[in-house]
Amino acid sequence: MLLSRLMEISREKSSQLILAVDHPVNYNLIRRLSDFVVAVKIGLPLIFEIGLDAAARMGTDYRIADIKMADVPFINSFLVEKLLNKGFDCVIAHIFPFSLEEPIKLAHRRGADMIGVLIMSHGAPLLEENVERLLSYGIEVGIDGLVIGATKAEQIRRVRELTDLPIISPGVIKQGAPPGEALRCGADFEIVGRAILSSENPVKTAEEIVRRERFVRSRSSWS
Ligand code: BMP
Repeated sequence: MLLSRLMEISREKSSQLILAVDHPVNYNLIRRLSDFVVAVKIGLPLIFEIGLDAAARMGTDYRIADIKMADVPFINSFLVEKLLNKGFDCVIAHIFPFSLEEPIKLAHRRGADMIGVLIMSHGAPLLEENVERLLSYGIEVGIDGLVIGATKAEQIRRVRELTDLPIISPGVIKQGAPPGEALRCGADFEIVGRAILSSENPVKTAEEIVRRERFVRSRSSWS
């Protein structure tokens, strides 16, 4: 809870890098990347392509199911239960009032985390216009972390002033944010998918990203 296991893994590996896997990839590669990667975020495209059981097996130390859940409470609870039963440690949901009371309680009873989408990397005006409202609902129901696009540096800084909740930030490299920038602004983790998995040497790329993140972090006021 409050991503405490993920934080522990992060300290052990001295890494704040989460790998986004949205398409089929060789599991040996994911294992080789796990020296640098603290969690694997499994996306819906992968689940659709290879099925939930196989997708769940793509994770390593800490498995995040990124289904951006946004249904009525009893369906949300069903989905969370199903995902936890398959071995996921965390589920990503939209923080829409009043859909998360039951599923978050369920996740916490099982020792799992729930992360809420607050600000998207591509610019989602409806979310950005309601940041305070979404955040206060998330805090009220016990959300464990927030997604804020790495491309939204100012917003990360702003939310960091409002809450200590862990922030995970996608949108690095392929969507324009340089590695380490979100961490410098107060995020706790950066999510990278294509820039690693479609590179010529994914392990070397992941290592370079982690090295860059450590360097930026060591010079930031949030370290
Ligand atoms: P990539 O590093 O290949 O751009 O992948 C980014 C990942 O982060 C994708 O899995 C995407 O679903 C996710 N993501 C995002 O890009 N922006 C958001 O605002 C929220 C996300 O979950």
